Amino acid sequence: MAIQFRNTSYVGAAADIDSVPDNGLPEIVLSGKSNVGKSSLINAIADNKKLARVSGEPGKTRMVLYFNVDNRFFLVDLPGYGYAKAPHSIKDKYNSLVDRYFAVGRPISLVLHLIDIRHRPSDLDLQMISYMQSRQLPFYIVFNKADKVSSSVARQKIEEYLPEMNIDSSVRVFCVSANNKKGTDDLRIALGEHLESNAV
Ligand SMILES: Nc1nc2c(ncn2[C@@H]2O[C@H](COP(=O)(O)OP(=O)(O)O)[C@@H](O)[C@H]2O)c(=O)[nH]1
Ligand SMILES: [Mg+2]
Repeated sequence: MAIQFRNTSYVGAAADIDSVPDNGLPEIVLSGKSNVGKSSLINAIADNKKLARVSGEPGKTRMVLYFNVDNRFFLVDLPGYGYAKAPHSIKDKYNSLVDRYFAVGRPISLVLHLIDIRHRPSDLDLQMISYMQSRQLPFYIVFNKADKVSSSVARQKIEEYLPEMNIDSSVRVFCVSANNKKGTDDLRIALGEHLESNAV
């Protein structure tokens, strides 16, 4: 049955990788720098504002958060990179949390890598993309905050950024606004199709 994205619940937060839930559901992971809109997009995809509240709670922004969608998959909210204000010891702790998340063999079905449409991809974005390609992790590029620019500017920016990103032409690219939900229906449909075609 098609995924309705109507029954999303918060499962929990893991401060270390050994305490993340393990029930075999595929995971769709949000990645990207802090403030790019990962939590807001989870909220928009799941159509549930309470989730965003959870994602924004102090302390939780540095943990791996799990949301169960229709008992079909987990949406995973990773801590964003680029926490300029955090002391080094804390930065290292959640950088290693993110690294370990990708390294320990979680059932990652897809990564949604978010980039703010207004800013060209950073070195960290390019590193993440090349990491996903080298690991053959399926990923989509999701340009967010499309409400901040006109649709013609959005098209121009995407045409300008894509060649710099060295991604395979088969990688799907979306342009969305987590704020006004433009483009999020297309993304939801793509996620549903991805999960169905990759079901085990
Ligand atoms: N204008 C606009 N603001 C957004 C959008 N998505 C997120 N934001 C804002 O960007 C800030 C950071 O969003 P958040 O979801 O917490 O980012 P995260 O750190 O990646 O989880 C918040 O103030 C959001 O309201 C968007 O599509 N458009
Ligand atoms: Mg967040």
